[in-house]
Amino acid sequence: MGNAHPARFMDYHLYFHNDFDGIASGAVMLDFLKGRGDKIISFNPINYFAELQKKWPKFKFKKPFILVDFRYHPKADFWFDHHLSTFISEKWKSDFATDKAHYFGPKFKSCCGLIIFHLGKQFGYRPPHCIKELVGWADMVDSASYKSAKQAVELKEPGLRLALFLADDSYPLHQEEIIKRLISESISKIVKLPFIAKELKKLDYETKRAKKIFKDISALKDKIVFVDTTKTKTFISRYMGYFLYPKIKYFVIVMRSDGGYHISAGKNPWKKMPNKIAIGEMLGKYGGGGHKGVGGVERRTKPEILKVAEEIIEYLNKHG
Ligand SMILES: [Mn+2]
Repeated sequence: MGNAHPARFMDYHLYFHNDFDGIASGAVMLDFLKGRGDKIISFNPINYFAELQKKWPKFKFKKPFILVDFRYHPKADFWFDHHLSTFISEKWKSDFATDKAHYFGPKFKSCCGLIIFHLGKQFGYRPPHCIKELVGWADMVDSASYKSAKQAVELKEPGLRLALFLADDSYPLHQEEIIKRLISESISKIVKLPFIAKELKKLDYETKRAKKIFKDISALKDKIVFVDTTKTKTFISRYMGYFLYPKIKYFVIVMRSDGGYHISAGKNPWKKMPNKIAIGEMLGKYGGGGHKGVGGVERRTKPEILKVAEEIIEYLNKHG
């Protein structure tokens, strides 16, 4: 267990999930720590990787450290997460105790929203207007509560533009700069930064292209739209299937990821249906995880990931 009452004027290393919510969570931590005279001296994005379960206990963190929007680690001085699959073992789960600097809140739509709630209660922390705006978008993106598949595919509003930029790590994301700006600048100003605007322009073109090629790389399998994005270099939104096939119940999408392959699976959020399957739990059987409505799993090789995809599709069609 980390230090329950961190000393004042500390220098921390920040570890955050390398996505929109992780970066927003980092910004909340930076703003909070700044207010008490503490510092973040390194910014370390972190992604899910193959064999995480095995390697996570011995993961080499610089210390003292903050870990947000990612799997629980007992050595973290601050840790906040909202993923159902956050505890890699029953022992870590039963040993975990909430305190001022450690909190698990699976009901929160975003981790950054959870952090504001907890720090507000424990330390009286109040976020500035720009962070409140950020959390609104993170709630929407991380819980996939877009108003429509069209909004989720076209991503026109500033918060969604930033999320689009951060969803693709084939170019430098400048996470540290973005986190530092998010504590004092509006998102509409940040998305106009040249290094972001340049990529967004390309991504808008990709979206147009993705609409055109989607049918060639996808297959409808009963209740599911299955997409194999390894067949194209074009970025494919996980919502494209719902946009083009509004009646579909689930999506299963295969993509390349750091040193391997990743499956993202989810329920159609715009379709009313009984809540029979928790996707994150279902993927737990494969070493993956996530939320009730959406989750992911990793494998090293393409045959392995396609085999998992096939099993998931069969399960969802049978029980979903
Ligand atoms: Mn999150």
